[in-house]
Amino acid sequence: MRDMYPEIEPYDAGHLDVGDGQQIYWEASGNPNGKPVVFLHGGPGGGTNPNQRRVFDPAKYRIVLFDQRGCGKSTPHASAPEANLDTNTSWHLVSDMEKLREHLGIEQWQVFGGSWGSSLALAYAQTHTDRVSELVLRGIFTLRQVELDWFYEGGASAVFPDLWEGFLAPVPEQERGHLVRAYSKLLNNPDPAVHEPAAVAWSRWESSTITLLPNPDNVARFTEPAYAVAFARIENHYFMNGGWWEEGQLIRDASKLADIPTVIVQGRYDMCTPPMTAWALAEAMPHAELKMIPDAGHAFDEPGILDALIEATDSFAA
Ligand code: STX
Repeated sequence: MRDMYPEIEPYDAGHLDVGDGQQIYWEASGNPNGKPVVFLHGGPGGGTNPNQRRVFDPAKYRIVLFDQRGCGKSTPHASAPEANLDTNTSWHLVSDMEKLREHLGIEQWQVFGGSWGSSLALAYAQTHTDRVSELVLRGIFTLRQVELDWFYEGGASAVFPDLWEGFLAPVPEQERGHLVRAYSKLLNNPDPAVHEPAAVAWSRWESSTITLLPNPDNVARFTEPAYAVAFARIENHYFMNGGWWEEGQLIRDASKLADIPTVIVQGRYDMCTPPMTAWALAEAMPHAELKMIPDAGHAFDEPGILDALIEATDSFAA
């Protein structure tokens, strides 16, 4: 297994006012004159972390990370009592990316996204095709009903019946027929005694099942209450609204990306975003290289996944 690039600190960072009262945290690290790349984090609502700088050669890349609306160091945080997600949609995020690109004076950038980051990467690239030099996509997720049903309505309970009990626990028996909707009520309840345990249960389910093998540190980080409330609220809000695109739209419109060199990295045992979606996307983008990792789950720092991602970013930097 190859290691990530060394830890680095940003050479520049700030908050960008994107309107609607939203301030987006962004940072740039690596080589200021290098090839621009933007990293799109998961969730939605997951926020960035410093390890995400480390899948790019810092001598060759100008590495841009940002926290999407409502999470990470962006404000207002979706865990706040006054949080309002009306202006937090996929298309707001696509337009925020354009504002950030212009703010940084970047003509074209590589777009790197895993999981929800792959959904956002596809939506952005299908809207602003000329702005994307390459796509590196991992753990493909497009919010189709079949994907949401798999992970949030019981499919994956076939593999994790023990953890599934914890996901069901906050939901009243009579509301278990539609869990995303039941969770929407719980997560939007103003009483922290209601929304906090629900958010923690939601985040525990997701963070316990994204790695091939159990990773208690991951689970501890993602179930910290303020983190979990923002993460669960934002994810649930996006899923309640099907991403604000048509069912199947991101795969249907993948043919628009035929001129963008693309690598798709997918773990065979990814329980959160199973390979069916990466497969459908690869069929819709015959020019893309699909790397199916035989012994990996979902997370970007799973051993085989990391190797394949760095191989892709290295090859595009050359
Ligand atoms: N959500 C998948 C996703 O993007 C459906 C994701 N899952 N866990 C994460 O992201 C974190 C690693 C950010 C917790």
